Amino acid sequence: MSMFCYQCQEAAKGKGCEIRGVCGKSEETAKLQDLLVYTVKGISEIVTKKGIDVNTLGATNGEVLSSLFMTITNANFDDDALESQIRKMQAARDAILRGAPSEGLGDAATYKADRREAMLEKAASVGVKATENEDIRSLRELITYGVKGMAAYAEHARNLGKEDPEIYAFIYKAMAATLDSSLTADALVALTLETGKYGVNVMALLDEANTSRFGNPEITKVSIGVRKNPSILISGHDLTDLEQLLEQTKGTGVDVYTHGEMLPAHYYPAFKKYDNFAGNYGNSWWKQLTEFESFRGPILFTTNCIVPPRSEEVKSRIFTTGSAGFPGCRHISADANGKKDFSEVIALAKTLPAPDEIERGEIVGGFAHSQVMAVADKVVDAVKSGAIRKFFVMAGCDGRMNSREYYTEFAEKLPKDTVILTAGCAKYRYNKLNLGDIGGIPRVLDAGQCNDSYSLAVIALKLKEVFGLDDINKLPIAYNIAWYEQKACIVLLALLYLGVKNIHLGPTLPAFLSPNVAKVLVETFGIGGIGSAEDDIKMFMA
Ligand code: FSO
Ligand code: SF4
Repeated sequence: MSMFCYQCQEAAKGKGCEIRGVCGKSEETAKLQDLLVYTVKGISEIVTKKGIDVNTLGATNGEVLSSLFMTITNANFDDDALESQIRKMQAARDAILRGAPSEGLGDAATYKADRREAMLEKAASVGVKATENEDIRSLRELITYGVKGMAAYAEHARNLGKEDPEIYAFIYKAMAATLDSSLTADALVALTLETGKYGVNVMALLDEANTSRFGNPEITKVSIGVRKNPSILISGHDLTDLEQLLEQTKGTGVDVYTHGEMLPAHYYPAFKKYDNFAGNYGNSWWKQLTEFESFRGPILFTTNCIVPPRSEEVKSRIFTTGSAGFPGCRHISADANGKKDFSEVIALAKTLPAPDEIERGEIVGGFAHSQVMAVADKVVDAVKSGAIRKFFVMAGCDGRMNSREYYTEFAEKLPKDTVILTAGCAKYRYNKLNLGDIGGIPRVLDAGQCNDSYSLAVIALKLKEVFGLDDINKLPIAYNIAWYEQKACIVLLALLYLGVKNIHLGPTLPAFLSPNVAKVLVETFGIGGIGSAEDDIKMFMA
């Protein structure tokens, strides 16, 4: 059987990629990722069935997070890295089981495949299609994708020394449940909602990890132009990687620019002390094909979204770290203390020219919960006086499809007495438009990365309290969210868990939702798709 993957918004023909991923993932990569997920499920089954305390698992907890992160869309295309991770996880699995009887455990907990061919052969029978009932398959995958997103956020928190054993325990429980054929569709729906609960917890954990180490994001103007020094571009989401890169480039004459989802790093007080932290270069992830060419210097990927480079020249400048990987690109691993040595990246930067200018000016961001709360009076007054009629949460992801122009048009056509609350790479569809402000409050408030959607939820809960409402849905807030990959799934499940209703999701609904599962989401939560910008604005404002 060839590959089958439908985990992201760009799934071929809105159904699934079967020959090669639209993302560039090959059949072999897809299969190795399937087997890696299957092996994590096997470990989860052992942990759950044998009642093992996650606190005794040590490094395995972190390896489970990395394994899941490696299978997120656009994170890791390196078959050698995937193969060695599968081997590592089989060994971890066997070590956990050592001495204990294997009765009652399924194939995922016991299979063996130590060579690439054996792995590929095994993978052919353990992928998405291994579950025949389309509703059970849909729910199992929805949970799995939510857990992948959870693992990504938990990995960033772990890198900052923050962990929550309850989140690990839930990951094992949920992944084991996806193998349990005794669970009914109703039980899986309940588990989907529970996934959202832990989604809130993991985003709170990461928020705490980031803010306790780097300070609370504050309103910041970020330069989008260039200077004349040799430079490194850092992409992805991991702030510890950025911190280490800034420490190591300090005083070297090499500047550091952010790309894509790393832009919000500029809002944290801790990074403002670095004179060489020069600004943001370019736009969201999919624009990297042209923007990396003109950047000229080395690029460091700390996470997704990687687009396979078009030329060997660009490829020779790409480095990966953490769970990211691309064949032929140098990978920088952490030592036992989490330290990374970026000297090779810095040395390469010194031999290369400064970036070509593609834009000039500044953009403003840093409206995470603490900053918004600091001006809460102003916001509340603006709502009470009618100066702000409605907020639009437009968090989520950007993507290549032309249909995403909808979001630019939507932002442009929104009435002038509305404010956009954003987080994630979705913002690049409208963060450079001149949408003005309302009495000094900008009409686009950027809270940060996709995980900072948590900030938007905190703001909504706070406003509910300030206005003395008994239901979050009575606030003048509408949700028009753009999704792309699995981190958006955990953000969505977290919002549903918090009781947010009538979320509109676009540009298309997930291919992995079967008609029956989609019906449950529509009937229980009022989830909807999108239409034309004009019609949708009318609908939202009514
Ligand atoms: Fe975007 Fe990519 Fe942050 Fe995602 S860069 S699409 S949802 O990885 O994680 O928002
Ligand atoms: Fe296709 Fe998305 Fe899967 Fe890539 S991640 S193979 S684009 S569904």
